[in-house]
Amino acid sequence: MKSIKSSWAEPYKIKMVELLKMTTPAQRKEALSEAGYNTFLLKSDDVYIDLLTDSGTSAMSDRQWAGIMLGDEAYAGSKNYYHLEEVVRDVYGYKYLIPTHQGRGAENILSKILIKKGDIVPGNMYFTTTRLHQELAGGRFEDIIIDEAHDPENEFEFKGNVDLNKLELLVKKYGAEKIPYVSIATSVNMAGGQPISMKNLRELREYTQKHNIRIIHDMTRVAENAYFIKQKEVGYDTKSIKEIVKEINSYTDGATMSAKKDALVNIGGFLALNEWDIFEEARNMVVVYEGLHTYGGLAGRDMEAMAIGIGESVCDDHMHARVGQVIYLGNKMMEYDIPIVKPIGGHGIFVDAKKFLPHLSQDTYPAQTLAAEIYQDSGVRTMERGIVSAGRKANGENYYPKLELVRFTIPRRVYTQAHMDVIAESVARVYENRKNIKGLKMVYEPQYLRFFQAKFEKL
Ligand code: P70
Repeated sequence: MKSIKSSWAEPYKIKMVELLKMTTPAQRKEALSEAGYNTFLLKSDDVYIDLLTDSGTSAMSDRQWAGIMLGDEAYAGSKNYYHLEEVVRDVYGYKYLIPTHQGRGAENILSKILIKKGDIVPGNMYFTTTRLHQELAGGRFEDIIIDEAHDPENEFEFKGNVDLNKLELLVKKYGAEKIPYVSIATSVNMAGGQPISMKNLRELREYTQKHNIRIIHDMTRVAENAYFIKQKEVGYDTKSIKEIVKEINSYTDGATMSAKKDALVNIGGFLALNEWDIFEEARNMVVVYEGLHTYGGLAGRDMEAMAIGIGESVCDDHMHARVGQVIYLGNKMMEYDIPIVKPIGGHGIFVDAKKFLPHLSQDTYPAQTLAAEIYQDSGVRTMERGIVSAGRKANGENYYPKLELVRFTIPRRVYTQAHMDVIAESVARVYENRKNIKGLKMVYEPQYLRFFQAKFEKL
């Protein structure tokens, strides 16, 4: 008899469905060419399974939808703001809250306040919007993530960790006073959703405290990071996700949050701070860029849905099913020998386009090409995370990132296991045909965050 395994299942049932549109290969060919082979420029109506991002694409619960009806749409002092403030204190442990329309709104305000021209901002791998705001404020980002993070094959469990030696070199070279803060992301997005360990964070905290340097936390996917700590780090298996999240945050001085991910809402974000002085400055600045400090560009109902979503995001059963589904897809792809970033991260599967299409040079955009081919095969939409995303340095030269990846990002509570099967089968079909795939050339390049709007033609 076959041995009995113990499967996870979704801790919810489905109350409403959204119908998907199927397209033909000919329709997809036309849609791709119109979109300049950039999946960001496809109409979502032409997409079957949308794995472009896990940002703002998750399904809200019936409780969150009920919360929407409790929106208090007052210009000032909405009761939903006070509810959100209470939840941010209780669940995340930060004292002061400034809502923003989404994550980059918080990054803008924080960078403007803390970074001076010529400053150095070390971080555990860049994120596109985060680094851009640091640069626009006059700073320069320096990558201090461990080398393992740049190697898709390396199976180290905490590839989000900081290399303290790299940080020390920067402190010695530039002096601690040139470093306004260390920029730490949990579940490092560009590395493949790789977690940072609690031990590494604790050591980083000790080091930075000695040099009087702040730690600012990009907590966009903190609960997913906490899940990996619970699974893999000694001493954490009996702790709850909620306890682990709070401990992570306790080693940092403030946070930017895109609530469109972990926090299970379609729009929203915030800046959270522990220092009154910085909070006071941010509270003043938010009225210039976002809106009054008790709504920051959000409707009352959005803040209510966020407050409820944050509570749901730190439930152990939710996170077990969330990451379980991502791991299911990754294992399925590995059964077809598809080269993916290992270990499997929290929010999606990252396919190694350099390995998948070894005959394409990085200048012909292997990941951009592969994302287009997968859409052509099945209508599954993914995202390039390689040379196009990396963009150009201040001197105009292209960055050539080691990682040239296609991201299959899984929205939370949206797709089923059968969808995961269809996705893996499509990638396997493209893999079988990989030798016939030719690269792309860029024919239009916008100045900022080019990956969003660039256009390509087939070579
Ligand atoms: C994604 C989204 C957003 C994000 C993030 C981290 C770790 C900050 C933000 C910004 C959306 C996205 C953004 C830029 C390029 C591609 C996609 N990530 N920090 O899909 O938050 O979008 O709310 O301003 O992942 O990964 P926001």
